[in-house]
Amino acid sequence: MIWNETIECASREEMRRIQSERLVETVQRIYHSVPTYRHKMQEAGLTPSDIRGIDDLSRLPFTTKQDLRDSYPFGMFTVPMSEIVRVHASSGTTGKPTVVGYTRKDLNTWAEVVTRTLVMAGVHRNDIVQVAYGYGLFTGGLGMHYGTENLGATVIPISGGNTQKQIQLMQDLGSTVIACTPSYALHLAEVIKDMGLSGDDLKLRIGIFGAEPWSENMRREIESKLKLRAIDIYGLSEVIGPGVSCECEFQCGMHVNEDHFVPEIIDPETLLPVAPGERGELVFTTITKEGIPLIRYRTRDLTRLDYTKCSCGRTLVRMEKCTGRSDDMLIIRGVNVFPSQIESVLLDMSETEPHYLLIVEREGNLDTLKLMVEVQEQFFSDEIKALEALRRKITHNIQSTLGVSVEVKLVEPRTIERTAGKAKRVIDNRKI
Ligand code: DLL
Repeated sequence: MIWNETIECASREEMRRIQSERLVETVQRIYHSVPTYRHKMQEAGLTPSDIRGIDDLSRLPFTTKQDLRDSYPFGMFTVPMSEIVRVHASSGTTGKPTVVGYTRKDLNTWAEVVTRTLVMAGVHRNDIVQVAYGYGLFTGGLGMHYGTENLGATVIPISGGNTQKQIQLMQDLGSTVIACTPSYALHLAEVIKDMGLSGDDLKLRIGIFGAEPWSENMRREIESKLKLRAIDIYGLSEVIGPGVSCECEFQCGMHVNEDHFVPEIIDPETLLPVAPGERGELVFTTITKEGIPLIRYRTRDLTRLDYTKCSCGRTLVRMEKCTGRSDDMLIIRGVNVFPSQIESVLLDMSETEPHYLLIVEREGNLDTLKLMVEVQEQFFSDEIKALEALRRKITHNIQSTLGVSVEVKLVEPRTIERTAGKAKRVIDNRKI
């Protein structure tokens, strides 16, 4: 089933026509109501009438998280506060949160795009959807919640945490869909096992996992432990929240709801668009939002776009699984390292758990990379020789994949902190 077939299966010409019309209207609106945008466009020598369609998108200046911080809390809102019916905020690692506002129409748009993504994932009205993303300022919980209600499925608004209770309700109420971060899904699998249960004791058939990067290996792990189809969903608060894009049942890239959010890929160094199909930084322009429209917002997420038609029949462009963020990338002695690469190596080995922590320090002028990783119960022996051999094997596998030396420390199962939301994988103690 396709929720909005006219849009989701539109021809490229039709989609570009819709995007052109909406972009022109958005640019007019933001130029006259948001000083930040007006100044940026003036600096670039542009007036709204220069933007005549989607082909002119790349002439517009970029927007960054810094722009939102500088105008904290409401400086980039396009409408008066009387029109704003909800705010959300993303915490980020440093400084003030980023605040986003939604008008009534924005909330309707959000519910519509989340419903589309649920249907892409294979969810239908008979499903019972356990929403274990956090409810609150984070967009995950409420975003998935209203999309599920809009579809007409049953929502269990349990929010994150309280893992044993989650599992009990899953059993008692017969949840068929679970929505949470992929790291929390793995934690659920652990606790399910502790409780003497397995995926077979539950009715879960679909998992809708996002809000943090995860690898194909992690997908396989979750699918086999929880006995469900693990679907990747992407979004960010600044753009709307979850529902910007999502995989369909074919799990071959996430369809972008591009009649609302227009994606581009740029080279993060030169800021120029990359050649079609090349990987780079994802940039979004929102073309229907009222509360806080964004023009060419730099997400820092790295991916690429695929415009070929999908087997599901949708023509919405697909973005590849995000491999990491340009600002997540660690540069260790000149070598670029993404935490996701380490996760993949660990998941390829049967002796380790995908729970790990990377610690970066600077000793003298030299960066050092330490990796704490959990060993599976059955491999955690008292025999020092066996553990040492395992430690050397992991060190070797990581070094040969990443090209950078790493000091591996094996830790007992369950020693690395579990979170109900986004997992924290990196501690960077360098003072640069
Ligand atoms: O994480 C919204 C969301 C909630 C998405 C629930 C999916 C499910 P923020 O807290 O603003 O919003 O964080 C946005 O999280 O720029 C990416 O770096 C990362 N991210 C989100 N989804 C994915 C994903 C929500 N599927 C930031 N894969 C984004 C990789 C993701 N990274």
